[in-house]
Amino acid sequence: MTKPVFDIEEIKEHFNFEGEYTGYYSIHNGHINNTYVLEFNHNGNYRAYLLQQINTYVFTSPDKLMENVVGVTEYLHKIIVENGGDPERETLNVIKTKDGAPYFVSKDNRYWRCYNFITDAYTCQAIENPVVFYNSAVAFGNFQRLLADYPADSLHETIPNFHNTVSRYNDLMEAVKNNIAGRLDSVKEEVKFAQEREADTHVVVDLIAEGKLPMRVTHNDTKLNNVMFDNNTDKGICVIDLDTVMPGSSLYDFGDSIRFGANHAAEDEKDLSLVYLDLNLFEQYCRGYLESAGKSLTKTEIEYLPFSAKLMTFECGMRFLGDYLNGDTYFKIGYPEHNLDRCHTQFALVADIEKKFDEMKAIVSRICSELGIEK
Ligand code: GN1
Ligand code: MG
Repeated sequence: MTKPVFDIEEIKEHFNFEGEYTGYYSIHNGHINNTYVLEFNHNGNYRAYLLQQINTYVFTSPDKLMENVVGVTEYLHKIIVENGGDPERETLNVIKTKDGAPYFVSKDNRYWRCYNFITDAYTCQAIENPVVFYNSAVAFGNFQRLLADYPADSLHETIPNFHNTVSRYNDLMEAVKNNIAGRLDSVKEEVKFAQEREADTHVVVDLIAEGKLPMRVTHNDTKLNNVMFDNNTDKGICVIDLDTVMPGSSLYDFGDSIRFGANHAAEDEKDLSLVYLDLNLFEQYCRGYLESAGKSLTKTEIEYLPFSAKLMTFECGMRFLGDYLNGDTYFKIGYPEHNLDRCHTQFALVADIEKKFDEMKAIVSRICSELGIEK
């Protein structure tokens, strides 16, 4: 086992953990924060906590970030209790420090927070059973519904313009201009691919500016691996990774789920022939999402669901490409070309979505008719 970046004695000084510490393991799901499971023996029973090091390069205001997370999780906790659910399993809960703070700063200046660890549940990186994808859609749809009345203006914008695709495009062009890592010559085609689709980046931004799309409380990072599924039922029990919960469009959440989950290839797959939009998975997700949240969506939101899948995929590809040009300062990488490989899968998926666009529209339309949702 490699040496952990945390000092367990220092961590234990700050939290009231139950039991004797027995060890830890790392979770390698995300590209941003570092996540560990701390294991304890509490009177012979297994007890675990989720420890996370907040990435303060990405989240520059940990206070505001944690104010959002505490606000949202306490709100969810209350509603889940009212609905007769299990608040220890159906939402993350921030474990406060002994001083009552939502995080602490260690001597080596790292920011640490702690959550309940949800047992008897799993996350997945790719879909093997389509029903699980349907279940993830229900989970994200419910999440949106549960937060429908959350006071959106109390939320801080943890990362400004997070899904503003026009500013994401401008950021990419800035990276192209600066060519900090000297990699521009090797990505001319990728840059051209992005430039050819510049017009797409304005569509949702314009609709929002014209008041044609409502602002909701959205998750903004609805990757399949941000849902936990029950080991026994495979139902999506808990939506996790709440760092980017902010006011946004439902299209961001729908589109990002399709981007990540409706294709069978990993985000960094090198064999691009494996990257394509699986229309059956797309249909499963649409069904789960529209069943759980469809009645509260406007006609314009429904109309743009297929487009959002393309847009969020395009945005993510631009971000990976931009980070590659900037010298890999944002996303964690495992090897030098990692961000470029990720960009390639995203752009390949964009191209495939473009080919299947009419079929995607027909699927949304058919499900709406079946569910009696106006479109
Ligand atoms: C990051 O942390 P993680 O891996 O859930 C990123 C998302 C991207 C995603 C791509 C705060 O999410 O926006 O869509 O990688 N999160 C942040 O996999 O930038
Ligand atoms: Mg995240």
